[in-house]
Amino acid sequence: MNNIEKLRSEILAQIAQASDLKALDAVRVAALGKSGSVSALMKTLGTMNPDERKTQGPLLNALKDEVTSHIAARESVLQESALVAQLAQESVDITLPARPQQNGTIHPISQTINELVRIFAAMGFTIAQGPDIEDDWHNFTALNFPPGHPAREMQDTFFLKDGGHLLRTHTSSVQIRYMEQNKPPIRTICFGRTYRSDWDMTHTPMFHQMECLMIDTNVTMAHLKGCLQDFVRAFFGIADLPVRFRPSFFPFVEPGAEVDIGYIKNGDAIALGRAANPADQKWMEVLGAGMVHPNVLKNCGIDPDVFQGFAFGTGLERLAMLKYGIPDLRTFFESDVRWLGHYGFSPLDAAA
Ligand code: FA5
Repeated sequence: MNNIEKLRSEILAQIAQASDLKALDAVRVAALGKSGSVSALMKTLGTMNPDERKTQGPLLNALKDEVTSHIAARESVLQESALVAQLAQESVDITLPARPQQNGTIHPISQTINELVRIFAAMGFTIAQGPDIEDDWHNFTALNFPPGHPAREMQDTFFLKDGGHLLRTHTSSVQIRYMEQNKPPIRTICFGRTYRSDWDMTHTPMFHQMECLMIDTNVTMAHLKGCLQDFVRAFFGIADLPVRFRPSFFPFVEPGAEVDIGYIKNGDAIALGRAANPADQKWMEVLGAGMVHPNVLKNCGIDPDVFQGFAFGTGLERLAMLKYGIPDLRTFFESDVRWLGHYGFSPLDAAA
C-alpha cells in the first residue's frame, strides 16, 4: 500500500470513529489544516519532477476531495444525532399540572385615588406633591398654629429625634409648599400618607389624605359648597346625596366647617343617600373644609386683600370604606392577599 492509500484509510477510519462534532473537527484539522497530513503531501507536489507531478497530482487532489466529502457526510450525521439527543432532553411533559396563575389587584386606596383624580381633573385641578417628613413651619406654624397653641395637640404628632422634623399629620402642609412655589390662580389637589399616634377600628398611625386648594380673586364659600357637593355626589355615584356643613375650627381656615354626608340605617346595615322621611336621615362626617385664613396666605407671600380661596381635606380610607363597604380600617394595611383578592380591583378596569 503506497503512502497515499495508507493515509486515506487512516483518515477515513478516524472520520468514521469521530463520535461528536468536536472530535470530527480535530480530524479535519489534522488532515486538511495548514499543517495537516494531506496538506503536507500537497506541498510535496512542488518538489516533484513534471512526470511525477502528473501522476501524483490527481491522486492527491482526489484524496483531498474524498476526505472533504467524508467529513461533510459525517458532520451531517453527527448534527442530526446531536439534535435528536437535544430534543429528547428538552421534551415537554404535557402530563405536568399547569403552574397556578396569580393576578395582582389594585389596592382600594389606589383605586380611590384614581377615581378622585378623574373627578378633579375634569374640574380643572392639577396634582401637587409634598414630603412625608415635614418641618414645624409647613405642618403647623405657616398654617396659623401659633407656637404652644392647644390646636397643635389635636393631632397626635410623631416627632423625629432631630428636634426639627416630624411626620406630617395632614396634607395641609402641601398647601403651604404649593403656595410658596406657585401664585394664584391656584387649583390643585394632593394625595399623600399622613401620620398620627392613633390606633382603633377607625384610626391607624398611618393613613391617607386628599387636600384640595383653590385660590383666586373671587372665590367664595359658595364655590366651596358647589365643589364639595359635586365631588361627593360624583364619587359615591348618588345624584342627590345629601351634604351638610357644620361650623368647626381649624386654625388655617376662617370660617371652618366639617362636612357630613347623609345615610340611612337599616338594622345594622347602612346605605348612603337621602332618607324618604327627614327624621330617619343620619349624618356621617367625611371631611374638614373652610376659607383659607388670611394669615396663611400672608405666610406664603399672597396678598389676602386681593386673593382668597377655599381648602378641604379628607381621609381616603374613610371614603373607600364607605364606598366599598369595608368595615375595619386596620385591614387596609395588613397586606393580607385574601383581603386584597376580595376588595382589590382588576388592573384592567379603568377608574370607574
Ligand atoms: C385635617 O387633617 C385637616 N387638615 C383637614 C382640613 C383641610 C380642614 C383643609 C380644613 C381645610 P382632621 O384632623 O379632621 O382634619 O382629619 C381629616 C380626616 O382625616 C378625617 O376626617 C378622617 O377621615 C381622617 N383621619 C384623621 N385621623 C385619622 C386616623 N388616625 N386614621 C385614619 N383616618 C384619619
